[in-house]
Amino acid sequence: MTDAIMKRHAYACDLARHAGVAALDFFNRRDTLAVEAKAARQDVVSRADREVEVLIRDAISKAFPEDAIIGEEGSPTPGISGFTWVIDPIDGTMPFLSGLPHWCVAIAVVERDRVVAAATFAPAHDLLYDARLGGGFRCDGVLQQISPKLAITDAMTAIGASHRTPPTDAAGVIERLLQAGGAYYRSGSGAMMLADVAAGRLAGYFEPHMNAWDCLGGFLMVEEAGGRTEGFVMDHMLTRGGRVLAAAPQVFDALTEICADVSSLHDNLRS
Ligand code: LIP
Repeated sequence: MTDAIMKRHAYACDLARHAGVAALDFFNRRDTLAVEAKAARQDVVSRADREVEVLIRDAISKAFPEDAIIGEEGSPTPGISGFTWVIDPIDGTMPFLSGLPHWCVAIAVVERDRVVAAATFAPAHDLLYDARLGGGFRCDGVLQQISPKLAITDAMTAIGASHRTPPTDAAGVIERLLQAGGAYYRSGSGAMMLADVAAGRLAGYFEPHMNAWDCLGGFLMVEEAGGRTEGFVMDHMLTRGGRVLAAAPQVFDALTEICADVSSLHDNLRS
């Protein structure tokens, strides 16, 4: 483990908490926020998303001026260090604006083609999930591993969906999951649901298509917690997003079979 990765991991944890304070302030006065629909009525953004992302970007640029930054709301910032910060200032925008607690600040650090650090802070729960490549997964500062005995019938499996893929994709997976004796769950924050797979609270997570800022940190967390994730090509994920499947070790094969006929090529992405 290099010193450069350890420094970025520690900074990401502190920054996620710091940005979370600002996000929580917006959450507590969310009725004052003007909400804009982006590509669909369920794909929304407010001043809170934009201002928290600026806060995060400014902090990273001061601390690591040679690193690249990719965020949900702003334009990419190029870098020359080989490290890229991938950020979602408020993941779970719909729950956030609806007054539900299931939302988070999601920060991932990529070194060339691998995720090396992740910090996801849920301000309404005052809960930090974090992971470092080779350093394990922590939930509230406690190193945790997923039980190797957890089966798909022992917990809920989260299924995400968005306007970007046909409703039949998620509906078919939910039907087959129920037929397999599983149960489905969705909170609206993919980053937080992936962190809860790592924390052993969910058996697995599937979404036909997610953006990099919603899922990259969660991939590292699940793997560092002893879970399994579906492979992806980093450049494709950073530029176009991709299919997400992550699960407890004894759940992965069953969930992969349940989701087998959902395209992983995103040939049916809708704008
Ligand atoms: C959300 C994702 C979630 C997806 C939602 C939405 P946002 O991100 O975390 O996985 O199902 O449609 O895209 O838009 O709240 O940052």
